[in-house]
Amino acid sequence: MDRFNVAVDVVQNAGDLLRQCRLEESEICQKMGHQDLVTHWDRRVERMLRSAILETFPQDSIVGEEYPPEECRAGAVTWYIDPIDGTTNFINQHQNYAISVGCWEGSLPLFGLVLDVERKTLYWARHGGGAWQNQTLIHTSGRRELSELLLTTPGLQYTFLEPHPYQERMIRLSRKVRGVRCLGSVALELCEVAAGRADLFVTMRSSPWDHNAARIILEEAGGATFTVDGDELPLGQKSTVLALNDMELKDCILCV
Ligand code: 2AM
Ligand code: CA
Repeated sequence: MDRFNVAVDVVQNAGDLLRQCRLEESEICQKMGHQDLVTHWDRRVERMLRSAILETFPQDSIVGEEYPPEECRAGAVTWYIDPIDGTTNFINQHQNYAISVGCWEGSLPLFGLVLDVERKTLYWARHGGGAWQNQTLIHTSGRRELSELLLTTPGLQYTFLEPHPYQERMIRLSRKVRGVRCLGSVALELCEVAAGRADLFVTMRSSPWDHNAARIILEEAGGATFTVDGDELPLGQKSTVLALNDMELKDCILCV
């Protein structure tokens, strides 16, 4: 089996597990505070993904949210995995959360998978093969007028309410677009842009496991990703993220 097929299999199996699970209060823990949570299921699914990957590809590196990176491996391939993207949604809604798996060879994207677990919707892309929502080819929207754009962002407080160097710019942007939506999952929101249901995405805080799968899908769908400064999005570090339905929008958004 190639890496893509191994990934699809384990992601679908993990999705089956999460759809059936019943989350107990005692399985929820705080990481940095009451707005940064992890559950027994995040850890269990990450272990499941790691062991399926390493069983077939023991040389590959894995960067995941819940466990430290393993010692440096010989292979050039790195997997960025988030067992549950949108843990707060998983806990409170039992929907709007995703399993995210992105596979890169050095700086070359190989494929990205984002499973919207409760909707049983798999967003996927292989480098050069277009972007897909289950069996349907997807593309970003053709909207280019600022006043017609829908902006999505995972956390209203971090984007608009708390002080940060981009706060004024973000507030100006929110007034110029058609509307702002907040789903609570970086990976699913990037897929919303990929599928043309949103046009723009911003977050002030994202980690490699949050965005490195969905950015492949978005780029294959015609979109583009940057930091909020318009620089190249790093692969291996935490970063702000600005995602667009088309590269053409970049100057207009950076000048707001
Ligand atoms: P997570 O669910 O994997 O933690 C909404 O909070 C979105 O921002 C989610 O995709 C969440 O990922 C991500 N996020 C990134 N950094 C976060 C943090 N420090 N605390 C909470 N969510 C974070
Ligand atoms: Ca997570």
